[in-house]
Amino acid sequence: MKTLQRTFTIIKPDAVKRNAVGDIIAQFDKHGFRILGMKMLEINKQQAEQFYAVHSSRPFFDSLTDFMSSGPIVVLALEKENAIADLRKLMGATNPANAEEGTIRKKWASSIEHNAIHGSDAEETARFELSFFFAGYELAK
Ligand code: FUP
Repeated sequence: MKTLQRTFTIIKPDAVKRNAVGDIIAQFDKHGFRILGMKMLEINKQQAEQFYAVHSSRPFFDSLTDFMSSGPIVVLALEKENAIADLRKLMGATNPANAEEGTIRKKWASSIEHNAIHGSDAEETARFELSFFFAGYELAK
């Protein structure tokens, strides 16, 4: 039996500014992700700090949360088999200098911080991140 898995992604402020939203969503379609929910919004510094709380002791935390609250983002709930690992593969390495050809970060990221896209890294983080941005009624059945 096929087991569907959900994951969560953010098209970050740099990618929205560069008009990459359409291209990135087309990549999700092409790679078999079903969109369960999607919206554009802006988060403030405090919300960015809550979302990235696991990184609060890292040296890049202040700069990262400034960046993530610097402009509109697009958040999506995605579903497919093996969604979490497959999305991470499609995103490419955190640092675009190490990202493989054909990945979203290779095409759109300009630095390790301005790296175009976020994707959940495990089932537990996917659950936390989906519930951070979406109420249950906002997701397709
Ligand atoms: P990823 O899961 O690929 O998004 O990467 P991490 O969870 O390691 O990092 C989360 C975010 O912190 C990255 F997307 C960008 C930012 N970051 C930096 O700005 N500098 C670093 O050295 C590492 C990460």
